[in-house]
Amino acid sequence: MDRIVQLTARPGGREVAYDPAVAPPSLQVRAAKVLEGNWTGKSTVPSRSLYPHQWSWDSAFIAIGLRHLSPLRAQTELETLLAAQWADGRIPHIVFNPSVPLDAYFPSPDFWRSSTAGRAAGAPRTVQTSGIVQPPVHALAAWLVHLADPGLSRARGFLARAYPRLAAWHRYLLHRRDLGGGGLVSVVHPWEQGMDNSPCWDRPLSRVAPAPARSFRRADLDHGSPGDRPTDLDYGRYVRLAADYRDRGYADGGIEGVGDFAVEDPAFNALLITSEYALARIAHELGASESGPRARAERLTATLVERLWDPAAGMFLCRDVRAGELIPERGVTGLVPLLLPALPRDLATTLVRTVCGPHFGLGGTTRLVPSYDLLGEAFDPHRYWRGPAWFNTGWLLERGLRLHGERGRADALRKGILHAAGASGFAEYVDPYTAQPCGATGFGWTAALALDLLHDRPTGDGNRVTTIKGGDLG
Ligand code: 9WN
Repeated sequence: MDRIVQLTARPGGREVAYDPAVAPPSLQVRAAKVLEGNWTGKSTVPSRSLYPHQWSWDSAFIAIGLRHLSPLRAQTELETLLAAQWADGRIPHIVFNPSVPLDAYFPSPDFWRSSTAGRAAGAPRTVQTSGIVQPPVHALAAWLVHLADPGLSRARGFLARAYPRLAAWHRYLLHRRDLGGGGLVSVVHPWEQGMDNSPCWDRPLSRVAPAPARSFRRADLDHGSPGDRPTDLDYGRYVRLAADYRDRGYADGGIEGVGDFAVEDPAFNALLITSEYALARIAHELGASESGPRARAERLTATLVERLWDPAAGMFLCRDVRAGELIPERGVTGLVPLLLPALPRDLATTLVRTVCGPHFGLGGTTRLVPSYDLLGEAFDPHRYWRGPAWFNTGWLLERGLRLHGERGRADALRKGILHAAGASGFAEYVDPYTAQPCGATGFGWTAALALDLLHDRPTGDGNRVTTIKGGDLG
């Protein structure tokens, strides 16, 4: 065994061992180096240049990869995020690093003003955060991190400390964010859903009066190419929605209390369901009852199908809560429920057909899953969430395919992701046809999820798959 990266200088660090029969050294080493370079001592930045703070769902995905290098660091990553939880249960989408200059990222802490504007909602006093949320991948991440080293996890009381916070987080979403009144969680800002400028939001966003361009200064264009990023008009609307929510004290008072944007999103809710299953496992491990989260996961799955499944599209769509209708756009978000074990069999079969059909092209015109309909009018292969392939959604769909017995397709997607991750310098996102890198490189979750994909894969039948050979990745 060759030693390729040393993380052992830090407590709990684990050497990355290289077995040439298992993976090409360069990919594993390079992924580990990205994570090492983005580590701040308490958490991992998504990108040193574009995103120099801690992001919520990024940290969850990063912890899932980091656990293979250092279970202690992976636990710390999640603990740092959970320490910034608000008293009402929300986990903020950004935890700001006070040593980073204010103009390095917009919107900065002086825009969100969490400790003052968020006081009534219970924002922490000692750390500055944003006031919106991101998809709840955290309980899944906590469970997977625990499994990487159960002995260390038990010795540190990792799950025992995380469990009440994760349960409070889910309660916040289920009780304060059911804005449609039908049992699903709504997002109140495109940044909450995480696929910021998806064409799925164009219709609800068109109701939002943009903040004037002169009222803010974007920092993202200092680092990213304008053609890869959202437009100024999008930004004006993001700023308006966030400022209005802040000015209402980040209060969630039902549909009348929110702004113009309220959307029930398939991926957000599917990730909550996945995390409810994980919470059930965590509860069992801690000797508590697992029946609550398990029952919620099953009930939410049925509600998701009832409210968001569109038989004509052969996939899930987003629901515009204000307009009371489904949004007729096919985004990758509508494929993510393939992750759900209790999805009716015919729906899983239809979703697989849709992923591999002309709208997403997997295994035909593409080796990766585009973020938006290849045939959609708004499709753009380079602009952020309007077409490029992202690695977190690819990772989620790889799991979903495997769970539903599509092993050949999952293996091919796994190879496609690993190849594109390495060839693109761990890009933030890539052209779905050519894998040309877009956005930042050295991106945290791309490196972390590539590392995870190099390891064993769970399958639907309880077995594990371990077959990545170096030569298979070309
Ligand atoms: C706003 C950090 C985040 C990701 C999001 C991605 C992008 C931020 C931005 O970067 O959003 O939250 O400034 O564009 O869309 O999914 O969590 O990597």
